[in-house]
Amino acid sequence: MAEETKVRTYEPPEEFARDANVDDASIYEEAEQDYEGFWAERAREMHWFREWDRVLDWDPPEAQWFVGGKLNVAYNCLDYQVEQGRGDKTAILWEGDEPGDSRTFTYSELKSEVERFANVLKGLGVEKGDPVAIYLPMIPELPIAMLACARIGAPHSVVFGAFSADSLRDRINDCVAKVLVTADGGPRGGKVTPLKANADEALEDTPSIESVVVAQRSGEDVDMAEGRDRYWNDLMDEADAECPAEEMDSEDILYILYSSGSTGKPKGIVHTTGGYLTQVKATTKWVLDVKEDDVFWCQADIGWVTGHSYLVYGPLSNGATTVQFEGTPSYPGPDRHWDVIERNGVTIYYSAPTVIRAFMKQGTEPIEKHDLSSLRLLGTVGEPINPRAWEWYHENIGKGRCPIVDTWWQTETGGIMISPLPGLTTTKPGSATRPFPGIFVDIYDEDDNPIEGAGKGNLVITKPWPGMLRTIYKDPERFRKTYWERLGDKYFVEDGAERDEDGYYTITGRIDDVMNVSGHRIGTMEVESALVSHKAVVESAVIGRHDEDKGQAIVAYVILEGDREGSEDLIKELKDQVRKAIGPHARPEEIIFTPDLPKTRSGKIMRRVLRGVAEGEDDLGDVSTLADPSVVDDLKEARS
Ligand code: 7RM
Repeated sequence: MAEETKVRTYEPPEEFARDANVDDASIYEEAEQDYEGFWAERAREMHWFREWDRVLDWDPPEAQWFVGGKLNVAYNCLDYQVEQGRGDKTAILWEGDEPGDSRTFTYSELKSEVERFANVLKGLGVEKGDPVAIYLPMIPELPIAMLACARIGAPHSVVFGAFSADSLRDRINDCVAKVLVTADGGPRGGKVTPLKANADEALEDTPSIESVVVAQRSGEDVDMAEGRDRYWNDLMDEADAECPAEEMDSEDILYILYSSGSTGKPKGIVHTTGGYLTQVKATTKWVLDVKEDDVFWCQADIGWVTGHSYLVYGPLSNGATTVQFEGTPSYPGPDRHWDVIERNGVTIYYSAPTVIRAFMKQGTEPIEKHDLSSLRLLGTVGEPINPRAWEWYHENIGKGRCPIVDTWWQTETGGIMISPLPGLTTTKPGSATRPFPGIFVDIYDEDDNPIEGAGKGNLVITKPWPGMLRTIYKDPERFRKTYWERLGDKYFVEDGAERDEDGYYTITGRIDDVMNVSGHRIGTMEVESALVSHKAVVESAVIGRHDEDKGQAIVAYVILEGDREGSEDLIKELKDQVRKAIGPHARPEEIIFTPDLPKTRSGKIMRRVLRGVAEGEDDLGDVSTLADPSVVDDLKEARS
């Protein structure tokens, strides 16, 4: 991003620093000297049925944290909070798609809903260790179902509500779930996603599913299969009120979450119990600075890891009030987020660069209608934030008063890894600054040697951390190959990064075949396989083109069968094909028909060339290694 070269820096405001949850910079050094001791101290802030015997067993790439310790995540998020006097405090503050539509749950109320639903799951035959698939819109039943799974030790697999029937089917079959929890339909931005109808399509080919629980949200008619499908409310009415929390091993699976990688098949990222909660709880407290009176709003969908960690588990394990918003930033008007903040007195707003850039485009009028003075801290996650968007966010939303935490992490890392501590760190727009205490990262060159001092290269995590993924579900070999083959005992991130003379990190983006569209991870291969499943397509190559608003936009190059000609209708068909196979967020922005693709002699597609053409660059660099350099002219012509 060629923007400002000279960046100004921002000190933590004095008033903020005075009350911040961490105000002593010596913790960085302490954690560096004894990181196991540091994380053990964080873990001690949680509730354990039995303390661990050892903090860490590290047999690369296998890590076990808090070995022998017993705890329950739902107990930590509910019972433990009630025990500390938060029974009547609001746990979840839900705001619906229509302004003013709201539901709230105190910690006691949430606990009883969760206990009841845990009994529903047990009644459907779910036992400790049985994965449960959850395909719900952003309604309170979603965190309730997740916490109920955690309570009985059933790993949940949440599938983002915008994923298609095909994606849902593949995810259910990969984890062999017996129960699916879904809803009739999910309202969002004034439209309804037909979740049950999608699920019915998926269920035609999911032999493991025995029962389907259907929450009623949109109220539309749905097909209910006799003996298999039951309504949420009917089951809750019949269920017992009390369900004790299982004593889980620290290394028992808490959840599986599918994430895009460089092949067509998403990876089932596995997170376990003790280490994950330790990191998520500590980072919520230290980075997002959540305190007793805060109203914390993480605007991510729970279908992504950010929602798992910072809408559900992080805030609830800290006894905070967490906002769950069902709608979109632009419905019914462009000021909806500011309206949610004003009406609910939101104090901490954790958002994404793509959302911030969309606001920037609308100018300041939608903001001026609202009082945003309740805000005291802003955050961003999901993709690199360009300095101009950072500055805009700081000035127009934070009114120059609120620190910004730019938090870098991944589905695989479970929790925040690189980020400012808002009361301590001097920030630089565009930089995620320093690794969290107890986290160790470095930059390596192309030959896998660490770079000294300032420089640019591949981001590497050099020591195990508590929230790290433990494996890829049922595919330990892919886990080893993807993340550990290259460096042995160090985690290869697949992100590029730059370190400046102050040791600050700026993440520059993915180096693998994964695109980042509005903060959503989508594999180029996933889109390519969707396209080639159309009978007219013989081959396709997909790239992410730089996009002002979305970070990246999907461009697909397509070779058609025989002498078939491309047409507007076919473009639409192909775009729909991808939407159907993956979901609307993966629909290509542009389809380019081409007679050939730029390949090296060994047959590898040179994506750099495709990106250059899609971005309208004249100089495409060295193309002499192409098997047939004349392809470049064909491509340029195809696009014009
Ligand atoms: C939390 C999440 C992970 C990828 C990651 C990066 C990119 C995330 C930042 C960022 C620059 C950030 N999980 N990314 N946060 N890039 N600055 N603050 O997004 O698994 O869906 O995506 O997102 O490329 O590897 S994710």
